[in-house]
Amino acid sequence: MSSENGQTAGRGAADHVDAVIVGAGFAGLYMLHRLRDKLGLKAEVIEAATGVGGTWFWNRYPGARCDIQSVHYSYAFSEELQQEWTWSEKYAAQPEILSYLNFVADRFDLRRSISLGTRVTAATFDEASNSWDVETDRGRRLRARYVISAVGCLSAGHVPSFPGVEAFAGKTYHTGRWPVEGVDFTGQRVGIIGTGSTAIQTIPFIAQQASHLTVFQRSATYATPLGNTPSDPAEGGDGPGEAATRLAMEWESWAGVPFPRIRPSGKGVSAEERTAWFEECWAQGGFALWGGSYADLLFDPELNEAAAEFIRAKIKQKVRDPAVAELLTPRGIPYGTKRPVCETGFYETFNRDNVTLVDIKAAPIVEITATGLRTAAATHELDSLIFATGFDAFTGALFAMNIRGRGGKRLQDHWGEGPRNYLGLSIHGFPNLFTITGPFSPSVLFNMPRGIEQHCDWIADSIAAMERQNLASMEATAEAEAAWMAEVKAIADMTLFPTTDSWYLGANIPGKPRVFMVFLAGGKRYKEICDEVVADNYRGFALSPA
Ligand code: FAD
Ligand code: N01
Repeated sequence: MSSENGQTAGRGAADHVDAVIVGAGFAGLYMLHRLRDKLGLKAEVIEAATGVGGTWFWNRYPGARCDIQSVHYSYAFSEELQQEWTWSEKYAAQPEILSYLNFVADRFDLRRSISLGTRVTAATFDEASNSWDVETDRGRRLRARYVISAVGCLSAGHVPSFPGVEAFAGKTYHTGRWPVEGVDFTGQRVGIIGTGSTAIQTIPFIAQQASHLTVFQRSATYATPLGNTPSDPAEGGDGPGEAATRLAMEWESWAGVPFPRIRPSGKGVSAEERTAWFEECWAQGGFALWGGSYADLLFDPELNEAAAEFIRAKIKQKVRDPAVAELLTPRGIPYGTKRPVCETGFYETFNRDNVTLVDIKAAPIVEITATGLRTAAATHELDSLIFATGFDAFTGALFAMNIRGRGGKRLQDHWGEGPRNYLGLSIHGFPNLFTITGPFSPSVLFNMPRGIEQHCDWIADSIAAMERQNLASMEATAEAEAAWMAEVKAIADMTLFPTTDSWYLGANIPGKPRVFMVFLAGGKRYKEICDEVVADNYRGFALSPA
């Protein structure tokens, strides 16, 4: 129970701040800069990791890199920053992105307001004072008017509960918690579970080091070539004076990554013409086939199947053993309805003598033993086992924070039948809590730094408006939430996305309610809606005077 001066009976005194920001990745760093340096608020970031960088601090597995060109996958809020930083590759690798985020932390003097190695373990709204009590695993307490979640959509790692895992005598790793000091697999028999984006990036590297690599695959993935190269200044985008054009092109594109040559429709186009265009997009690399070929690729099943067939033929060409090629070939799910995956040498890795692909859909994992892994068909002896099994996306890290809103209601209980909110930003019953890239915003289906900046700007502007108007609290109304949920669902249902089991729907986590959690009408439309809400005096929000 809290008292008026912010002390909690029976516990230590709280530090008073205006805003607590949880997380120091792309989102938390920029949010801090906006609130502290532009609004003059007392803001503090709490970060569980021992360094800044979020995703790029934790995901240090060999081969980790972004798959949106670095000129786009970086901040745009500061032209000076843009000019002071040069990317060495078209798609930067994890160490370079981590260096960049550390550079940003120093460049804007952010570190003095960041508590590292500290996890938020509870955040409780105090209705009497319209503020939040935040507790950490270091026994620290903070009292804040605002809590801003910058915990990331993909920061809570998921390790499936295979029987016997604790008996395994070797070492186990989750790719999203890769040891800072790295891992040397030389001479080892290594197993990896998963063939999603992460596994597809790391498998070629682990295969070069391990004496043998066994890949346990449940579902085959459509992967297209990344086409990474050293940065080419001639390609442009981040030179002096280019920022405005680059930004405009990003916002014009559905996913925040410019594909100016995208064709409006593949309907009625001859098979020859389609294939020729797919071929060009394939050669372009990155997301070009998915996001830059035809605008109706993710709506039209027949066109989508043509793209899927195109990729299947490529896999057949790359993998020598026809049985292995067939196993690596996705069937029965539309292309691009799971997060598109880019690869460099993934398929060719299965031509190596020291790599085995194991079908765990046909013969599922039965148990992990002291010396390896047993499937329904065979036993595999292993020295190390890597879980490339993904994340409890969107809600995992939010729930782990133990958020309690009005009436002491836990977010987990409030969202027992699935998450719901307004604009992905605000939750009814949880005033003055803002969620950067929360579920039902464009988040993971938009260039994330760009979406993050838009969210941080919107939140900072809203807090500034609250301070100016001396408002005590701001929260989504139940009606606005219901209407937003209906809108997000209606848009998703027009596409092929909800037809596929994916982490966008929570389908990767046993028992998780099945709700499609991304706003699919694109970042530009989303930003317009956010701006209209403000212009309409915060339509859909309950604003309470102090
Ligand atoms: P994060 O970077 O996830 O940071 C969240 C931080 O919050 C973490 O450091 C975490 O430790 C901290 N945290 C969480 N809970 C707590 C707590 N209770 N207390 C204290 N701290 C807490 N997106 C793209 O658009 N393009 C890409 O190319 C791309 N590549 C990716 C590659 C990988 C391997 C992964 C996993 C994701 C990738 N993403 C990509 C998505 C990526 O997550 C975002 O682009 C972006 O980095 C997210 O930044 P963020 O600050 O929102 O969250
Ligand atoms: O995770 P995933 P990820 N038994 O969920 C398998 C971003 N990212 O870490 O498909 C057996 O995609 C699962 O199998 P299935 C990006 O947004 C970006 O790879 O569920 N297998 C799948 O093969 C991405 O989408 C980059 O049948 C199990 C794999 O594990 C997101 O992060 C790089 C299983 C998980 O794949 C997550 O990617 C890396 C079980 N019980 C990540 N549970 C870039 O390049 C799961 N699997 C930018």
